[in-house]
Amino acid sequence: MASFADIVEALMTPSIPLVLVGILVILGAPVLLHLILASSSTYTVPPVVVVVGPENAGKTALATLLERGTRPALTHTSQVTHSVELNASTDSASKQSFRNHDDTTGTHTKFLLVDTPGHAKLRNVAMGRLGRAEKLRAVVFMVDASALGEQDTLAPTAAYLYDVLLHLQKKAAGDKAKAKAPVPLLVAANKTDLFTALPATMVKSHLEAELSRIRASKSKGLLDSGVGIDDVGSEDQDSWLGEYGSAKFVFDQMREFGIEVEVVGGSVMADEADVDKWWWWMAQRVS
Ligand SMILES: Nc1nc2c(ncn2[C@@H]2O[C@H](COP(=O)(O)OP(=O)(O)OP(=O)(O)O)[C@@H](O)[C@H]2O)c(=O)[nH]1
Ligand SMILES: [Mg+2]
Repeated sequence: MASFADIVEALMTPSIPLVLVGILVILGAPVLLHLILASSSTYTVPPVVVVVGPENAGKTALATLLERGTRPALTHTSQVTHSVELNASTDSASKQSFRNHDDTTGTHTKFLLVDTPGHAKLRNVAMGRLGRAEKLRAVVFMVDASALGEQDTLAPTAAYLYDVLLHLQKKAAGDKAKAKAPVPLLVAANKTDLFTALPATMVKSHLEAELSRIRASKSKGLLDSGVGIDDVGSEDQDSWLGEYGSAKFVFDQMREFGIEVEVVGGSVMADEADVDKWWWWMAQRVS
């Protein structure tokens, strides 16, 4: 029987096996810790919904409304992205309402809603966030439906939407190879409480007309140079939004890439916030 003193002495005496065990413990501990943390559910990345759109559309108002579950916060121009953690459900009693904070029925999925700055000078921040989101499940493109009747608002709004749709279209092509699902887009036509607000159908047709114009002007230089549409390289084809060579752009053309686009009206600031249709659209895509 080895006495306590013998064991201590053996441990204190340098020997090859002892050094090996020591190295194993020192190198193995961090690896073990990583494996434990990575497998625990708190460490997994939640699905992400990114809210983009021009400045003053109501993105931050929406994010704060959903986060609080009651009323939106007073906002000011955003300069950075801001994430809120939300819980959506497709089988609970209040699944179709964003006022679900006290709902204990059904199963809820945690997801991140990312609010981005809309200012033209900060677009790269928003687009960067879009490109980085690991588990991007949906994009909400928010517009001010009360201002879209004016060309001054429509033109820059559509130009931004063009960039976002083209990004999703290119991403869908890349994701197909990795067997990842394409990311759908919701055009949230906000501020329908205001009397100048266009109905969703008009928001849709106005945007489609303006997107057609943008696409035509982008391809004009190319077609004017005398190359027929069939001679155009595949690189140009890749940066053509929607159905290649079509005269008019409609959102349905995005289906060719598996991307569904919907235009739905609502209001964050109405006396009784009208955002449940947007909420339900998101809930179905993150669950
Ligand atoms: N009438 C009305 N006003 C709204 C609605 N939603 C937002 N607003 C107002 O619109 C203004 C802009 O809202 P924000 O949420 O700051 O807009 P944003 O899209 O975050 O703007 P940026 O951060 O600059 O990109 C605020 O004064 C809101 O109170 C709405 O549904 N109806
Ligand atoms: Mg904002």
